[in-house]
Amino acid sequence: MIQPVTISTQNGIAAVTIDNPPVNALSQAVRQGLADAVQRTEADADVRAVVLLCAGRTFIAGADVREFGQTPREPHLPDVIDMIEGATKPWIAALHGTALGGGLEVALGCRFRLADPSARLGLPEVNLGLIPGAGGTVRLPRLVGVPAALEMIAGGKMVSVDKALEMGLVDRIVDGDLTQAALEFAKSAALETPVEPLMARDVAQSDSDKWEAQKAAIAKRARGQNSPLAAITALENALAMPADQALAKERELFFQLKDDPQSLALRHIFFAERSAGKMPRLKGVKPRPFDEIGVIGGGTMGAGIVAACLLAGLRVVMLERDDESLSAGQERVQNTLAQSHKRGLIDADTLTRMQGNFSGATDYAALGNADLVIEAVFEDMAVKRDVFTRLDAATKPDAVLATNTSYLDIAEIAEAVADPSRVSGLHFFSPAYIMKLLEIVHPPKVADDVLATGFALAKRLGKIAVPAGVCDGFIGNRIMSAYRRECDYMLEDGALPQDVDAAMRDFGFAMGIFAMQDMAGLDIAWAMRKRQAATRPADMRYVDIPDQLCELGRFGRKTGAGWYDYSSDPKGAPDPLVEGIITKASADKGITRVPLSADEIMGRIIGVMQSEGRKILDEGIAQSPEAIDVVMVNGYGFPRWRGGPMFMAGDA
Ligand code: T1G
Ligand code: NAD
Repeated sequence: MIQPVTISTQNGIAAVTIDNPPVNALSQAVRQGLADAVQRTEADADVRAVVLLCAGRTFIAGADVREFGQTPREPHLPDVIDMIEGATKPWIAALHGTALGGGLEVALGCRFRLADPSARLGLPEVNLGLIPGAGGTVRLPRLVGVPAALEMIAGGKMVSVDKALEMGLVDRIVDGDLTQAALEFAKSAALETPVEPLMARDVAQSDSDKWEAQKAAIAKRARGQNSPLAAITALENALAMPADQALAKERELFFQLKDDPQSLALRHIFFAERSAGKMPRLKGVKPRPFDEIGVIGGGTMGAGIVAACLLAGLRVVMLERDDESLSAGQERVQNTLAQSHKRGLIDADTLTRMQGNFSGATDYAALGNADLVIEAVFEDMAVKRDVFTRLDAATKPDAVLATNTSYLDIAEIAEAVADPSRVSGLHFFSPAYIMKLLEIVHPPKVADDVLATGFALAKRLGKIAVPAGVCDGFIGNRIMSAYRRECDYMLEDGALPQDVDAAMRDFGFAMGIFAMQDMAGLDIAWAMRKRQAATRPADMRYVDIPDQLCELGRFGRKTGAGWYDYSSDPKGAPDPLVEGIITKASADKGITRVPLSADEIMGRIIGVMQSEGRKILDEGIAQSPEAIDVVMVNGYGFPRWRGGPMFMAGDA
C-alpha cells in the first residue's frame, strides 16, 4: 500500500509530506502516518525541527468525511495533534490551497504556520452540521481571541491569508517557493525563541456586551440549524474551563452532532453537490472555448448573467432591442459591479478591467465573435424563436447558443436554427450573479461538447451545475409549480398566505412561497398558466385566486402589491382585500374553510415535492434524487440542514 505520509531529512530538518489526493483528507492512513512521523522524528537525534507539507493542490482539507459513517479507528485525530504539539522538535506547517477543519486543527498543533499568498483557512465543520472535533474550539480562541474564533467556527467561512496574518493565525506569508521558505525558516533563529503550545495558553476574556450580541446574531442566523449553537457552547466552554476539560467537552459535542439527522443531511448535500453535475455521457468530452460571451436581453436576468460573467473575468456583449432598453440594462450591470467594488469583492483595477470587458449593442453584428450566447428575453416562444433565427445568421457556426427560459420547450426553440445541436438551456436563478444554481437543460438534439461547454461555464462562474431534461419547468420550476399549486389549494381549504409562509419559515425556508412570488413577480407564472389553459385537464382542480390578483395588476413588489401589500410596510403586510378574494373563492366552490396547522401545511408541501420528484426521476428529467435535492436547496431555499425533499423521503 502507498504510504500517504513520507519523511525526508536534510541538514537536520525533517520534511513530512502528506500525499492523499484529491484534498489530502485525514484518512486513517494519514493519521497513522503522522503519528509515526512524530515518533520517528522525535527518536532521530539529527532532527532539530519538522516541516509539515502537502503534495498536490491543497494542504489538508479536513477529516475524511467519507469515514464518518464508519466506526472511528485509531489513531484518533486529537491524539495525533497532541503528539505534534507535545513534540520536543518544533513543527512548522506550510499551508497552500485550503487548510480546513481537521487540517487547520493540525496546523494549530504546530508551533508555527507559514502560508503562500493564495492560501485560505477555515473551520467549516458547521456546514456539515458539526463543530471542530480535534481541538479547534480550544486552540483557536487561544491564538486569535474568542470573538474571532467564534466568527470562524460558527460562520464556517474561509478567511484569506491576509486576514489570517492580521488575526495572528499565520506567522508569515511566503512569496515564491513555500517548501524552500519553510525549510529555511526551520533552520532559522526563529526557533530559538521558545513558543508556548496553544493548549498551555490562557484565553483572553472578551467584552461581555459584544460577546452577548455576537452570540445573539449567530443564534438568529441559525434558523433551526443546531451546529452554530453548538459552536457557541464550545466557545463558552473554552472561556470557562481549563483547556483539557474544554477539549473533552468539544469531543462529546462533536460525537453528538456527528450522528444528528442534521449532520447526516448536510453531509448528504455536500456529496450530492459534487456528484449531481456529473453526466456519464460527458466523460472525457472537451468543451468548446468561450472567451467572449453574448447575452440577449438586459432585464432582471440578462443583466445578472452579464454581471456574473464579468465578475468571472469574461468579455461580454449585451444586446438589447433598442437604445433605451440597452442603457437601462447597462445601468443595471454597472450598479452590480459598483456594489461588488463597494463590498470589497473587487478592487478598483479589477472594476476598471471588468468595465472594459463589457460592451452593449442593438445590432446582432456585434455578436459575430461570440463563442457562447445566452438569451434572456421575454418568456414568449415567438419572441425567443425570432431571436434564435437572428442569432443563427449573426453568430459563428460553432458558437454555442443557450436560452435562459424558465418553462418553454427548448427543443422547439432549437428548431429555429439550422443546427439545433448547438442549442442548450442554461437556466440561471435570480439574482444570477449570486445564486449558485445553474440548471443545464439538454434538448434531444444537443451535442455533447455543447453541453460540456455549459458545465465548463458553470465551473468558471462558480456555479453548481445540475443537468435537467426538457419538460415544463425542468426540475426546479416544475416542482415549485406543483407545491405552489398545492399552496393555492390550501388557500381555498382554509389557510391564508401568511399562514403558509410562516410555516415554511419555521421549517427553515428563508422565505415563504407567497412572499417569494411577490419578489420574483406574479406575471411570469400567470403567463405560464394562460399558456397551459388550453391543455389543462378539465377535471384538474384549478384555483384562480392568483389570476384574480394579476387581473388587478398586483404583480408583487414591482407593483407595490401582490399577495401582500407593500405600500405601508416594505416587508409586506397581509391585505384584507386578498383575504376577501380567498374566502369568496372558497365560498364560490362550496368549500368550508378549516384552519390548517403548520405541520399539515408542511406535510402537504413536502409530500408534493417528493411525489413530483419521483415523477421527474421516472421520466429521466433528473439523473438522481441527489440532483433534485441540490436544485431545491440551492435554487428554492429548501433548508440545507434538512437535506432536501428526496433525502427526507429516504429516496437519496
Ligand atoms: N473528505 C472527503 N472527501 C473530500 C473532502 C473531505 N473533507 N473534501 C473534499 N473531498 C472530495 C470531494 O468529495 C471531491 O470528490 C473531491 O474531494 C474534490 O472536492 C475533526 C471533523 C477542499 C474547498 O468541510 O470544502 O475536519 O467528487 O469538488 O471545488 O474537526 O472540497 O472528486 O469524488 O469540492 O476544489 C472539514 C470540505 C471536514 C472541507 C475543494 N472540511 N471540502 O473544493 O473540489 S470535517 C471541510 C471542501 C473535519 C475535524 C472535522 C472542498 C475544497 P469527487 P471538490 P473544490
Ligand atoms: P425582464 O422583463 O426583466 O427582461 C427581459 C429583457 O429582454 C427586457 O429588457 C427587454 O427589453 C429584452 N428583450 C425583449 N425582447 C427582446 C428582443 N427581441 N431582443 C433583445 N432584447 C429583448 O425579464 P427577466 O425576468 O429577465 O426574464 C428573462 C428570461 O429569463 C425569461 O425567459 C424568464 O422566464 C427567464 N427567467 C426569469 C427568472 C426571474 O426570476 N425573473 C429566473 C430564471 C429565468
